Amino acid sequence: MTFTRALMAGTATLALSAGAGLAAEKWDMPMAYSASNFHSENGVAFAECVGAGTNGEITIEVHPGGSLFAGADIKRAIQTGQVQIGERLLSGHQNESAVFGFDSVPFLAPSFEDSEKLYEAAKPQIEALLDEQNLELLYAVPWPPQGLYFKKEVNSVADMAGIKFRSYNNTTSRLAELTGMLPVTVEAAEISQAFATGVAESMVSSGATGYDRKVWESLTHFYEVDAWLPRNYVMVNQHVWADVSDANKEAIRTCAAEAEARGLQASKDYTQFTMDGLAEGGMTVQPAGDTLMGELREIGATMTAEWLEAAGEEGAALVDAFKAAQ
Ligand code: PCA
Repeated sequence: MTFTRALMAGTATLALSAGAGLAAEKWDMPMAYSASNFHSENGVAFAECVGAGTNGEITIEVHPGGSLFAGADIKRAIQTGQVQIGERLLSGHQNESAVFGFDSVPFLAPSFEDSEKLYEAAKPQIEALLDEQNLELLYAVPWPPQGLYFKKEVNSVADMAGIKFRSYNNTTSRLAELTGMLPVTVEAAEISQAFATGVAESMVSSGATGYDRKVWESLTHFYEVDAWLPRNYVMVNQHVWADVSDANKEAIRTCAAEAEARGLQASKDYTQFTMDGLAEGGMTVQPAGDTLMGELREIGATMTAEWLEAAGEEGAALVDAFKAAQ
């Protein structure tokens, strides 16, 4: 080996060991909703915070719009370590545990204030369930209150008969069944197409999702129902988490707490903003009429009883803790 080569090899080894000392890692973070959605924007801000807070030792690349994994596959991808971190609507996994559906029980916690109290009551159980699944909860942010979208005027449940209804979890499918509609599960990223092609003609969702997906191109009416405020959860694989240094864990927890507060505020701000956007797009936006609301409340009572039955003692304890905090 010539002197120069030996020097170069030595320099390369030094550079490598300096890199290893920093232990720089990149995490992929799949998210199911469009890049312009407030959850996704919040995720990007969280990722930037983590990069800065860990001095670049952990950088997070956000993949919005279901581009890396579709919503339904994100949780499993994190559990199995295909990705390190990701965001998922946990109520989409009620097949695994009915408790995951606590945030989609109709009219249980229909305001932001109640939704926060319900979440606080549910959090220990949710964290324990996620722990069994190799998942560490970092933060959770509610969607704005859920209302009903149609392509015609609807004043009663009878008006819904036979409508093809896009669902996003068990609760929404059940709502379709109990209102005489035909449920079809479609990811948010796919709904513009589903409405344009007639695969679906209706849904329950926030003004935010209708606005993000420009549903005024296919639909005509949004009825404010304030049925529930489901949550997105950002979770990290526990094996990955275990390898994070204490200092970086603290930095990430700080970023997560900030993201949770910022996301909640964005969700509140987005509620009226997006309903105005739907109206500007040409839709009729108004509270559901008294007849419809009365019928929906009856259906909600049925669904609440069904959920309590499925969620057993854990569900009852969670609701009791929530009621005690009200
Ligand atoms: N938007 C998501 C879930 C709840 C919401 O407001 C969706 O429609 O898929």
